[in-house]
Amino acid sequence: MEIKVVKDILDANERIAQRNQKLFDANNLFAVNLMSSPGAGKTSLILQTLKSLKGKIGIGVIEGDVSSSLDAEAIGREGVSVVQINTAGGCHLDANMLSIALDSVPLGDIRLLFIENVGNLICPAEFSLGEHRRVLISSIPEGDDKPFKYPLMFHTVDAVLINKIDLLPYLKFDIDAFSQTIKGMNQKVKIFPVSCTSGQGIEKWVSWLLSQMRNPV
Ligand SMILES: Nc1nc2c(ncn2[C@@H]2O[C@H](COP(=O)(O)OP(=O)(O)OP(=O)(O)O)[C@@H](O)[C@H]2O)c(=O)[nH]1
Ligand SMILES: [Mg+2]
Repeated sequence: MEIKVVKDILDANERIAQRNQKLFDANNLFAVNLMSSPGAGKTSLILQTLKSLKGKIGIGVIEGDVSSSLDAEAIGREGVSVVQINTAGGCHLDANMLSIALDSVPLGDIRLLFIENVGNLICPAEFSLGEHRRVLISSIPEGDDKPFKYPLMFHTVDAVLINKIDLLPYLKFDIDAFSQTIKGMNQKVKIFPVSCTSGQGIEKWVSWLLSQMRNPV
């Protein structure tokens, strides 16, 4: 019985996610669900990506956090359209929260929408939002064992960014072994080592992102 309840919730979420995706497609908008553990660098990655793409393509951001609007304020200072969702304790965004937030997004002005999910490696993997691509940021200080501990997340993403590579001289993290483990779990995944502090590797990530969009510019 309990299992059925969970299944009903996920089915209902999937129906709303499909509706969100139809809305994105009708507006020629490409949506990216950015996920990671707390502090891995989701907001920093959006800010770095904005440096490359602002002025070339309409970008919008939806920020998901349990509480506060700090990330939305940081994005808003870049002059980009941003909406904050506070989940009030919820550990992930769901399709219905996103659907409500989309009412406040100027869809016609945006070609690329970043959805920063709540920092968590477990629940966000289970709830589709209607996004076109799912992107995970893993960071060097978290350690290279995370694919073994949170397999669903690594199975379900299109790309993994390995962030904070500027810290490699100070912390033990085997990038080759980490990459091989992920590829073994998810053959289609793209992997991008980056530093959102120095900007290293960001160009390759941005090129891949644009390559995934239809008529990006
Ligand atoms: N050394 C280093 N620090 C980084 C890098 N990227 C982000 N940080 C720092 O990591 C901390 C967290 O970065 P955020 O971008 O806020 O991470 P987040 O995933 O958005 O965090 P939450 O929204 O709280 O889950 C900040 O102090 C950043 O300055 C990086 O490439 N190298
Ligand atoms: Mg953030």
